[in-house]
Order: sequence, then structure tokens, then C-alpha cells
Amino acid sequence: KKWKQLSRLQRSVILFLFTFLAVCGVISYTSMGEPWKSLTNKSLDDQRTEPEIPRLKLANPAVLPAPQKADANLGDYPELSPQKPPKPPHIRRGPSNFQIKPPWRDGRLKAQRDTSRAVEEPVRADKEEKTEKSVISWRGAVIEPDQSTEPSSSKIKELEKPSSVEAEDQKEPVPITERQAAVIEAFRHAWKGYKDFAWGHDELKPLSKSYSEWFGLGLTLIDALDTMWILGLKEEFEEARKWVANDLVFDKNVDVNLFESTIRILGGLLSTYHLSGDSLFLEKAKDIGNRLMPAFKTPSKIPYSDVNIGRGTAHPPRWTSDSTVAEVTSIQLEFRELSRLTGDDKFQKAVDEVMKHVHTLSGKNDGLVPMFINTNSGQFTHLGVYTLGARADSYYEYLLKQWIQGGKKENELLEDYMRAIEGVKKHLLQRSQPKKLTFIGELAHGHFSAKMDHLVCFLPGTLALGAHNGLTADHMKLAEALIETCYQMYAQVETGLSPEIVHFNLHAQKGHKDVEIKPADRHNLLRPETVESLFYMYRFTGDKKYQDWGWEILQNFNKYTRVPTGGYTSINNVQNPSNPEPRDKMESFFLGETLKYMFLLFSDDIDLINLDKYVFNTEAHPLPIWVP
Ligand code: DMJ
Repeated sequence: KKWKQLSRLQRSVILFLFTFLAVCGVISYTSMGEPWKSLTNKSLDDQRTEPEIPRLKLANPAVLPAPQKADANLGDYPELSPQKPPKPPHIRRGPSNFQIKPPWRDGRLKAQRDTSRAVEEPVRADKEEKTEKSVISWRGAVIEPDQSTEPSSSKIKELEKPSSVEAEDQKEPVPITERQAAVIEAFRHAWKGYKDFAWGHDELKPLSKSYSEWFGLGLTLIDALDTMWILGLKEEFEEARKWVANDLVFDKNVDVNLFESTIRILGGLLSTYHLSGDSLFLEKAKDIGNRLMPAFKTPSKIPYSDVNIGRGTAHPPRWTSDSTVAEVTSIQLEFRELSRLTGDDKFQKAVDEVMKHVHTLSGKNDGLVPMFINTNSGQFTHLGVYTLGARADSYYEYLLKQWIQGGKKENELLEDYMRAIEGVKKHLLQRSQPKKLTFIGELAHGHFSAKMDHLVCFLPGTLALGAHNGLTADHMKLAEALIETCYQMYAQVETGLSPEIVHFNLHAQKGHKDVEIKPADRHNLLRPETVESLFYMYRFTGDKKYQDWGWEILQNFNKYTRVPTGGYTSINNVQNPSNPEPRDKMESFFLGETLKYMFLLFSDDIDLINLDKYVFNTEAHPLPIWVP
């Protein structure tokens, strides 16, 4: 009414003022160059009003078909009939249509690969045309992101094939291999223990036939969901889904670790949503994602380590206001994907801000980061100690993987990754005696220590993934050397299983192997890192020795860690085959990661989680790579 009573001139003046103010607002926002800085003093709820992240869609239909029932009968996989996909709640952002056939059945057995060859091959004329567009310069070197993904001839044919559902339908089923069947058997055995004695609880204690709680959120069950899907364990998957639908409740007065719950629970739910297309998992992912957000309410915006998901409060560990660097920088893939799926950019903004902040921080050593960061000051603490093991490991992994997830456009991530690998080469790389194994040690205040955590064995896989995505062939060479070392960490030990930490001999001594083990370090927690890297190495090179090494490891897990009544157990002593001292605990990552990577390692089908379409989070949950 009032508007109508105004004169025409008055209305024009008001409209002009409004437009003027709006234009000023846009200019000042974009000219800041680092819009994340504007968030510093805002509440997380306020962030919803910030400009939206660019719309991104999936590289490909990201939904794998429904799992088939895995039979003992090899190759006996009945045809799947086309399914009606459940309606995704966010059609624009969610996964697109179902494929009709399981990827492991569609006949695309490929020799694929050879990253190292691909990057070293002379660039062909047709390739030059294709790669002209996106060249990234790294310290004078020219990196062509598409170059190493340039397919070998077999892959070229593959890419030229029509990707329509009709064409997929005509492909021959790919039977699972005997080794994959052995992984399915191992999974079922582990699952039996969990189901019988720990159903709905965090971890199985297979010897005492009971369970342990960490967060009280069915951690093993959630971590294992996408593994069951990939292995084709339909019945088990359906049963677990029912538990998620009826019993998984996040409204609980419980403290959870932000990093662990992000990589295992949020990551597991998101990947299961992508594989199954079932919106239940997205709803649960949204719920836990929202409940974790209070962790970011700190003076520096570097998140606290712990969140009470029922009360909505967060805090650092009792003894410090520091967070672990790997923890605050390895939650990005999951929160960024949650923003993409929900259309709510608050998740992505919170985690991107952490990365931007860490990018600018001093205290690095040629790209290597310290292990702690203060949630008040936002500065690194405990300076001078550098490792690729515990507390720093997945910082490096997520630099590369975020760059891949985002379509290889976020150059700061790539810069930090490349600089860090140079730092690794300069400060941490050494060779052992007598076998001259290349290994990654640690640096403490200028002093080199020949200590290497098993956790570091993620690195060969990450380096190979980088090389596959166009980074220097040099990274692939380093990956080849390091995976040999990681394998030797198993092979040189009495049980054929790696300890948690090894020390390498720098000087040859009569009767000494390369690998020495201290009594405090001789446990094995069923960790995945070596098998994970073996999977990448096999995918990219096709060299069967990687499968054989993985097979040896699986057999040794069966020999020394399998509990007859169901489940597998961590052990205390990898050096004592007659009594490896079972610890009575099956970690959730044994099902979430170790067995999943085993199954993928023993497959010849590059479309069984295609690495040009998916990127694995640090808990082995595949998330889609975005394309504009
Ligand atoms: C897992 O939770 C993840 O792989 C993490 O990055 C490191 N620790 C375990 C497995 O070892």
C-alpha cells in the first residue's frame, strides 16, 4: 500500500539505491579474492546465505547396480533384471540412473593401464590436440592433467565404446576370480562373527565373543555397507540396511571424534548412497553431517577433535587445545560431497576454509607439515617434527584427492601436494641395507630417524593415482619402489604380516635384514594401507606380482588372525607364528577397507569402481569425481 502511495520519482530513487547497494555488495565480495575469509566471524547458520558453490554433476552415472547374491559357485551369477531406481531426493545433485548390470559382470575385462608407460610415451599428434586446454605449471614443469590418463591402446578402444545402457547390456558377464571368491569367504566369516556377537555395536571382540563400543553407532556395520555392495552380498546388505533404517540413531549424548566419524560414518553413508541410490543413506549422511558441524565453531575455525552429536557441543581433547593436522585436513572429501548432494554449501565452506588456512601457514618444511595445529591461534604447534605416518598421513592423501574430486581445478591443492612430495624426497627418503629398499623415515628437529609406520604405505597408491592423473612419471617410479618396501615389511617377518612400525637398517650388518622391529611395535591391527597401494599399483600397471603379493597377505591373515567362531583379530606379535597373541579386536576398517581393497585388487575389471569416476576417501569409501 505504502509503495503505491509513493510518487514515481520516490520509487525510482529507492529502486536505484537498492540496485546500487546490491552491485557494491557483489563487487566487494568478489574482490576479496578469498571469500572463505569472510566467514571467519560468522556463525555456521549464517553461512547458508553465502553464494552457492558452483553446480557440479557426476562424471558418470555414479550408481552401481544392486548387488547380486554372492554364491560359492564361481561365475554363477544370474542375470539381473533392470531395476527401477528409487527416486533420489535431490534430483539435480544426486546420482543419475542405475546401470543395468553389475560392472564386474559386463565383460569389460581389460588389460588397461600402464601409467608409467603412458606418461613416458612420446606425445602423439592427436593427443597434443586434446591436452592443449588445461596445462598447469609446477615450478617450471608442465603438467598436463590428461596426459597420463591418456589411454593405452586397449583403453582407447574402451573409451570409444558407447556408454549407453543398451550397449552395456550386450556385454558378457565378468565372472569373479577364485581369489575374489576367497575374499568373499573371508568377509562372510568376519561378518558372521560381527553378526553373532556384536550386531549393531562398534567393533567385534571375536575371542570373547562380545563387542566394544567407541561411539556406539554400529561403526563396523556402517563401514562395511559399501563393501557388501561391491562384493555382491545382497542378503547381508539388506539386513544391514534394515538396521540403518530402524536402529541407527544419531540423537545420542555421545562424544565422537570428528575425523573418525567423518571418514567412517559420513563417508560410508555417502558412498553407499551413490552405489545403491537409496535415499535412506543420504538422509542419514545429512543427519550426521549436521551434527558434526559444531566442531568448526572455534576461534580459528580449525575444528575441535571431538563433538557431542546429541548436545551439539564440541571440544578439544582434555589435555590440549590442539587438533591433529591429518584429522582436520582429511574430512574434506566427505563434507564437500555432502554440500554437492544437499545444495547446502555450509559443509564445503567449513572444510575449504581449513585447507585455505593451512595453505597459507608458516611452519612447513618444504611442504611437509607438523603434526598439530592449535584451535585458538590457528597456528601449527610442536614444530620441527615431520612424518608421513600417524597424525600427518592423510593430509597429503587428501591434497591430491580433493584436487581430483574437484575436477583438477583447485591449483593450491595441487601445489601443496607437489611441494610436499618434493619435501618427502628431500628430507625423508632413504635406502636401507642390505636390500637397498627405498623407505620414508621421519625428521625430528633436523635429526633423521629410519622409522616407518605401516600407515605410510598409503603413499605408493597415492603417488600412483597422481601419476595416473597426469603428474610426473617420477612419482610412479617412487611408488614402485615404495610398494616393494611395503611388501617387504610383510615378507621379511616371521608370520608374513607387517608390524605397526618398522625401523630400517641404514648400514649393512651381518645376519641383519633391512627391517628391524621393536617389541612395542610388533602388533598388527589388520590395517589396509599396503593392500590399498597394491590395488592402485595393479590397476595402473597390470603387473600380476601385485596380485600375488596381496594373495600372500590374505593367506597370512587367514593363518594368523582368523578366529574359528567368526571374525578376525588384531594380533600382538607378528614375529611369533606359534603364538601371535590375539588381541581380541576386529577393527571396522578390516571390513571397510582391507577386504574391499583385496577384492578390487583381485579384479581385472577397471570399471569395478573406475578410478576415473570415483575417488576413495581415506576409509576406502568411493565418492564420485565431479565434472562441471
Ligand atoms: C583408517 O581409519 C584410515 O585408513 C585412516 O586413514 C588411517 N587409519 C585407519 C586404517 O589404518
